[in-house]
Amino acid sequence: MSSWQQKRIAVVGLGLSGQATVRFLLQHGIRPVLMDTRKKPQGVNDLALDKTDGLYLGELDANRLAQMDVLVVSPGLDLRHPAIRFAMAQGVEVIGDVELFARYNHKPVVAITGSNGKSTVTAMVEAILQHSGIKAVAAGNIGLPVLTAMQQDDAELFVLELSSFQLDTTTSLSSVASTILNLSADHLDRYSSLQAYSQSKQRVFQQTKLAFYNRADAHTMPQPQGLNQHSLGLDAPQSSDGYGVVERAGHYYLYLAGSELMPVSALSLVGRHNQYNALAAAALSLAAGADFASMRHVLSHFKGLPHRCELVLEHQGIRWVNDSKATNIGATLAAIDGLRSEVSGKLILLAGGDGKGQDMTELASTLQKDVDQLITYGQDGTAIAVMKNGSKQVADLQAAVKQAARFAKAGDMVLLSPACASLDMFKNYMERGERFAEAVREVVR
Ligand code: UMA
Ligand code: ADP
Repeated sequence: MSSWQQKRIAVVGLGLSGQATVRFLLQHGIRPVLMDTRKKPQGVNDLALDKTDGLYLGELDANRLAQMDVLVVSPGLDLRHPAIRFAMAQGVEVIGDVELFARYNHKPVVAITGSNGKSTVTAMVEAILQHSGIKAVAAGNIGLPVLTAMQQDDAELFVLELSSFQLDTTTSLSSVASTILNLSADHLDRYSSLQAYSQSKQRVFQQTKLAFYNRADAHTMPQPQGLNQHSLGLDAPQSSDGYGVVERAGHYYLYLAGSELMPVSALSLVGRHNQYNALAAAALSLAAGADFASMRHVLSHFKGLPHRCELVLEHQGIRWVNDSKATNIGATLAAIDGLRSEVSGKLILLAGGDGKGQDMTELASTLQKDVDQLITYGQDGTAIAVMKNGSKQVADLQAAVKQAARFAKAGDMVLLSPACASLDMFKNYMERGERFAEAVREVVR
């Protein structure tokens, strides 16, 4: 870090990752300038502000940014912001907290990206490695800032969930294994095209020892030539040392590097998307040194994360399921595909929110085929409602829950899987999921 002590460094964005960056720099004797476009970012006053070179809140000042040598920009800030673009054009280096981590971390990393399934796979890999006796720590987009994770001296390996925003500002990350799980339209309010979003995801493969991609999704195939790579899929493995699912006498088994791992029926999570997640987690864990027994144990006991196809409660034969983390169309399609076969009665879907520029018509055929009743709410609820006859549009999530309670009968499932971000009405997807659960408890009382 000594070369950085002579440089003018600004931390731009003071959320969780920005605050972790500030603490990291201060520990290394660097006095950063702090900036955030918000007037009152939470938690900023807990930082040692007297040890910094100043705090600037509100609209970013392009000239101030251009005077810096390096900007450490938060993932929540759009790099197309005019002030950031101006600074870049003046030759200022722009990186993110993951790049800073990559430059100073010496421990092995497993890197996971994709449009959907990242947190689930990251948590599975962490659990499998820990069960195998390796002190693995999950960090990144999953919640723990990477620079906070790096402070854990006893960590032996980091399992990083990486969003496209984090990858956009990362160039030096090395990994023992990495993957793009899948790619579907998301964040198109921040990228000019699906192609641009896909290129951002490809950065996860930059310096990896072993790349895993999804053979059913061409966008996930590594673009750098000559990588050591394997494909994953829910069909038969492509080679004698491949990864996939093998059928024997009507039973299906996960195969890993040519060896049988476990029957698909023994997996604890339901849905085809979770079979893929389990395969990906096992493949990455194997590359990082895990044993088969630990994989079997964890994948047959893994509880699933909150807000992902989570059963809130069952009352009078009606199941209420919270999939608030489905913030894009691909996630909602996977949830419906995974859960439909579990429902003997009607599937009642609650969807809507901030559509982030997605083309909602991609939901049309599934809404018509697999959803019995659609209830929409929020900013882009109308764009979803128009695709299904008999759909109901209501003002907010509470009203949607009340409406669902009027429709639902024993054997039905009410699924909140919004296909949209929550930010038009809630702080984040967690708050949306919690409000849903509260509203459900209220209506069944
Ligand atoms: N913001 C401003 N002005 C600023 C800086 C941020 O208005 O100057 C806003 C952003 O637009 C955003 C919010 O503040 O709405 C938070 O942004 P941030 O960059 O400060 O976020 P952090 O609190 O540092 O959290 C980030 C990740 N957030 C984002 O990428 C938006 C967290 O992922 C991650 O867990 C955390 O770092 C630790 O690594 C969350 C997320 O929503 C879960 N990720 C997106 C997703 O999964 O779809 C990509
Ligand atoms: P991410 O961290 O990428 O947002 P999560 O593991 O939190 O992914 O899952 C979010 C939602 O995405 C789930 O609730 C489910 O609806 C959907 N999902 C999970 N895994 C997959 C997958 N492999 N393919 C498609 N959709 C998935």
